[in-house]
Amino acid sequence: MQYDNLLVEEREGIILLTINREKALNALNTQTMLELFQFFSSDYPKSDHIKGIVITGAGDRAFVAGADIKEFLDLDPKKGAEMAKRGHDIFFMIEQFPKPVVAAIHGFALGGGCELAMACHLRVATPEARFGQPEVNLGIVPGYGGTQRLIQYLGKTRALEYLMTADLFDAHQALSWGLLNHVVPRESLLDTAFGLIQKIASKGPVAISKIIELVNVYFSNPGEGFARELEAFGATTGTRDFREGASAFIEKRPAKFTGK
Ligand code: CO8
Repeated sequence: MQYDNLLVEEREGIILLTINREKALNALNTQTMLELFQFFSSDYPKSDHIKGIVITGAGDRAFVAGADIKEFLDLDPKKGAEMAKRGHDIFFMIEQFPKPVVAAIHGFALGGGCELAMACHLRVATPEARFGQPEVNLGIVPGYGGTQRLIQYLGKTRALEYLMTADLFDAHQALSWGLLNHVVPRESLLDTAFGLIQKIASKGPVAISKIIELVNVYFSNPGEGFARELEAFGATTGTRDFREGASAFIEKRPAKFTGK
């Protein structure tokens, strides 16, 4: 599929998805959100040979500087709520995607950009990356899940401060607070993101998809987590991957998983 605002490249079974609106600091306009929806709902990223997805921003200045503010003046309560709902749906698709999705962040990750990064499973960033939810500067609240996910990573105390002051924070703060997995130089950014996915791809794919599901359940349905883990554990013992993983350990050889 051809996209106007996304670049889609495949390298060794990993998709590099680039938000490609460099002149607007990769702001998420309606068309880009539609294309993200089309991409994540298509069969291609779910194909057996795809190991995972790295999301990044074009150019050197931004991962994504937010939703496109130039589209905001037409908003009213009905349109605003509908637009935010579409964003929620897309970011839930990313959060629940059954293969690893890694955000590779350089420059600004603000508003909807910070929210996109938080919806990914893992995040790596350059030391120069800057994060924030500056929506209150515009007199609005975050609308793509930021009020909920920022608490998950920063805790209530810090989340309230950064949501209410609109202050930005840097990559080292984000690392120490648990928002980032790694901070690496610009030249290593994509390699680090790809390396994480390659490492995960050597594990049992069914188990990986269940891990993603179970960790998300902790936040979406906290009372159900332990019960869902029991179910998932039982289910994974019924897979061919489990037979292969256990046999490979006993036979002292690398496992060859098939995702079945
Ligand atoms: N939307 C549209 N255009 C943008 C955006 C944006 N979010 N951010 C930057 N741009 C554009 C600028 O307008 C400018 O374009 P032009 O050259 O045509 O004037 C170009 O990108 C470069 O930006 P600047 O000249 O401003 O660059 P600076 O280095 O001076 O500043 C900043 C960089 C600090 C990142 C600054 O651009 C900025 O503050 N951007 C806005 C950040 C922001 O407020 N983000 C949050 C937006 S709201 C949001 O994300 C809500 C999500 C939920 C939506 C729910 C449904 C509606």
